[in-house]
Amino acid sequence: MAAPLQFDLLIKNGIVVTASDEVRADVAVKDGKVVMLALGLEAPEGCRVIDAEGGYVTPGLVDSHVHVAQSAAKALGAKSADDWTSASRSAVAGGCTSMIAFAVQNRGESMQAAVDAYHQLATGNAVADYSFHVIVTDPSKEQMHGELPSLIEQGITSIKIYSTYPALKLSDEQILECFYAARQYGVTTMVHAENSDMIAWMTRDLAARGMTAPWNHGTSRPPIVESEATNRVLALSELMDCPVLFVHVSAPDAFKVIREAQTRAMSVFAETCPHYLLLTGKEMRAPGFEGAKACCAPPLRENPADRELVWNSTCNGTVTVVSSDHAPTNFYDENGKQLGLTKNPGKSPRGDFRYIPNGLPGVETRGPLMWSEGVCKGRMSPSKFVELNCTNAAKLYGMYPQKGTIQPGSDADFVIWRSPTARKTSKVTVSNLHSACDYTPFEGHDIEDWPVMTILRGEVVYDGATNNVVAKPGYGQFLKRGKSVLSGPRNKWLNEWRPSYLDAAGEEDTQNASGGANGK
Ligand code: DUC
Ligand code: ZN
Repeated sequence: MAAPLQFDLLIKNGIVVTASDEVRADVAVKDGKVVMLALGLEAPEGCRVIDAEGGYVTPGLVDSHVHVAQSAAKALGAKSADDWTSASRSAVAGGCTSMIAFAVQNRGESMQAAVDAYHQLATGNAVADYSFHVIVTDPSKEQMHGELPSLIEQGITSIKIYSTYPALKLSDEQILECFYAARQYGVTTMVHAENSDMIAWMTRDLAARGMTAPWNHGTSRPPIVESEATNRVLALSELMDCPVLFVHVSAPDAFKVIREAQTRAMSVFAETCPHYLLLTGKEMRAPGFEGAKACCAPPLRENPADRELVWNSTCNGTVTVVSSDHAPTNFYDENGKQLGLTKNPGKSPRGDFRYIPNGLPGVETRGPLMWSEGVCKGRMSPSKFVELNCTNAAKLYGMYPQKGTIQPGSDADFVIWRSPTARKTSKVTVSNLHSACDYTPFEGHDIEDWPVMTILRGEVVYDGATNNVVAKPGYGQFLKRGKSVLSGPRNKWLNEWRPSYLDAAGEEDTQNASGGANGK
């Protein structure tokens, strides 16, 4: 006779949502892993049973773009409002069970030193699972071909590069070095694309005219700043035949450039964030210095019609992932947004945007806002929500199918959402959030549903009934990641040049071959 099935957790009466399907099924979990999906499963003795009451069961959300204990403007003296405990508590309260933050290679330091330092900050302190992307500021041969392969063995399989910010930006030639190495080693490359010289010129000119109030942050970075850099970096990636992900895309013309490249079957991916879908530049014009709360880069866009175009790109397949770009600095803090008032050479009563640290908090609100505005308002199906907020990030950053889906063998990470008839509208308010940041840019926004509960590796980590995070710091584990399983290089070269390592590996030149190899 077959042995009775052994589960330690059974989620009953839910609609299980993956990127491809919605199915009525019970989910059985053993030792933190999904073991079975079936209808009418009976709980063995001692098994915990959670009744989803006809609601949706999605995978735990993956937020692949968060800044934790990392200041966007360290040179100014700015400090992150969150450490790993507060950021990850905030994450799970919004349904996010896996977060990928950044380890910044300070100029003159090695990438390994950056990763070691960020491990120290996170180890023992997180309640969500986590990993790091390395922000590369020195793409020397030693770093890209000496250290990068070792970092990949440690499970760090993605890098981020910047085309702006003096402390971070790379020249076009350095970006080519990154793409060369990233293609060779199969590393996912994220790009912050804004034209640094355009920003510098306009910032100087605005300041000389005394135009320093917070909204001039947006004036100094109009959409063409983003679309120009996107177009240029895309050309660099095409030359190197290297897949690329543009982060926090906000400008319609940048989406156009990306869409056109995707139509040519380039491996080009895009990320956007809830603030570009739901807020506009009007937020930076709030009375007094309040507009500082909405300063981020790229900036919120002035034209409300642009928001609809971002929704179109999010729903029509151009956008691959939605992330929060959580980058919190407090508003009432001399090491936060107040730097825009205190470091204010012109003594403008409305402050000076040049000294306002960029960034918005959002790791907790991303999921509930996207579920409310996307699914509940009928802009996208539950499966599309899962694709954008869970699955594609897991695939792109080498965590699939451990994370980002619900199937036998996956980690038992779930968010339970209410059925449509059980939803109750509430409003976002900072006092209900779990981040240490003292404000949210979404204050007062309607939420149609908030997670009933978040489960990570089979344990309830957030209880929506009490709004309590119940996991202890240290429950979160480092995620050793593999490589992207989304489309890779196409082996198409723009001239007879091609990287020499392909010859050395004996790879055939598949130029003009039908159907691009994905290089995996
Ligand atoms: N922009 C960045 O480039 N980094 C963090 C926050 C932000 O708004
Ligand atoms: Zn960011």
